[in-house]
Amino acid sequence: MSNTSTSPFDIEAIRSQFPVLEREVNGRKLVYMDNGATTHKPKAMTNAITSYYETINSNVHRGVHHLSQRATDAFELTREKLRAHINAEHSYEVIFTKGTTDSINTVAWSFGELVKPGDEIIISTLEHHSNIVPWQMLCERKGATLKVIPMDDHGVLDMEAFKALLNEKTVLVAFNHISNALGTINPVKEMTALAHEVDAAVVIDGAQSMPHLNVDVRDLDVDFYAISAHKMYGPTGIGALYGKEEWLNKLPPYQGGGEMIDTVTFEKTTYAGLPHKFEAGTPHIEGVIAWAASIDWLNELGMENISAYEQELLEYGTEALLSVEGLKIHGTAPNKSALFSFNIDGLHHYDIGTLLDQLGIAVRTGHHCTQPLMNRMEVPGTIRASMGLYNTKEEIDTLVAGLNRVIPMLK
Ligand code: 7TS
Repeated sequence: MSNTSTSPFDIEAIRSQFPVLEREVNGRKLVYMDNGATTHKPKAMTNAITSYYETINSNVHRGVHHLSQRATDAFELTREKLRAHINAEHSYEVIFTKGTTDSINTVAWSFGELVKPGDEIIISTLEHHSNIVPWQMLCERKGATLKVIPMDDHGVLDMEAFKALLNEKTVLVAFNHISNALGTINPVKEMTALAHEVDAAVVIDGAQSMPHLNVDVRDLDVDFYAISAHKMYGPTGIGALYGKEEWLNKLPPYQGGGEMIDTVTFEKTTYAGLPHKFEAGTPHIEGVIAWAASIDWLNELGMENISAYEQELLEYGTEALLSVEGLKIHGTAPNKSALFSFNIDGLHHYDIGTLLDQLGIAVRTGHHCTQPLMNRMEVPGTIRASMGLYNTKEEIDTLVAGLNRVIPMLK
């Protein structure tokens, strides 16, 4: 197979910005293929964290003093950069949260206040637990019903079944943009249009799409979009919830506390406007500020270039992995991200993962927080190699060589 790339960016220059990629694990150069769990961080981002603490550390939105104003400006600049990155109309439609899980729970609790007994919520077979459990909890609280869009054996959602599930009782539809376990890219725009025909709100779990795709929330016309910074080369503990202004204004706040109020008396509290209504308490200030460096860095590379390069990795990797005897790839949707979920005939995923680690190759094994999906595929778990933009075809060769080395050890 060819090792040449038609990528417009210089992969060695990119890798040099990630010191961790130079380290050894178990005496071998690290091959990091667990980007679906979290990505590594470019120096631009980690430098931004240090710079924040060394120059402007302060609480935001409250001080009259210079440092607080500088910190507030930097904090709000990230909101604007994220707005532009996802093409939201207003920066106040971007709410900072702890991450995707927190964003989905925010909607489930706030929107949940409007849900009545008998209402229906639709999710899909492909969901991560964080896009299942909050809706189950809501249905239990409110006497609503949860419905699930089925999928075919390739990991493609069944659109006819989805249409049949939609009706006047459907109040909300939630599904991911990209599946973390199979890599399926879902047709968000088409599904959103169908949901809107019955006036259901649409919540997209964007945890896995933000590092790989150019996301345009206005073109997709989604009502909510949940994001984790740590999966898009940003810091952990910070993320965002995009919400359409009309929805965010309609929903009650999720948490009460400082910063989210307008006036407080012991008798009554009035809430602040957007986005502060949904941001109670001191936020993850350095996380927000440093996230801007990751967003800038991604935009310098260009999301379209990143997608194109990763599609090359997908094509190369699929062919290379299928050369391994007894290997079955789970997730063969025609529209897919660079993620390989697989099993080896007769062997346990965990044993393979453990032996690959001995060779310095980092993959994830198990159910990937998608137990219902694993049940649907009738496997206890998979081995998952999820690519980031710094991965190379040579590393895929190393993975394949690693598999060919460890498989005979287990037979
Ligand atoms: N949704 C999807 C599709 C995900 O992949 C994940 C994390 C989440 C939600 C939760 O994101 P968090 O940042 O709030 O934790 N997925 C994974 C994974 O695939 N391996 O480790 C975490």
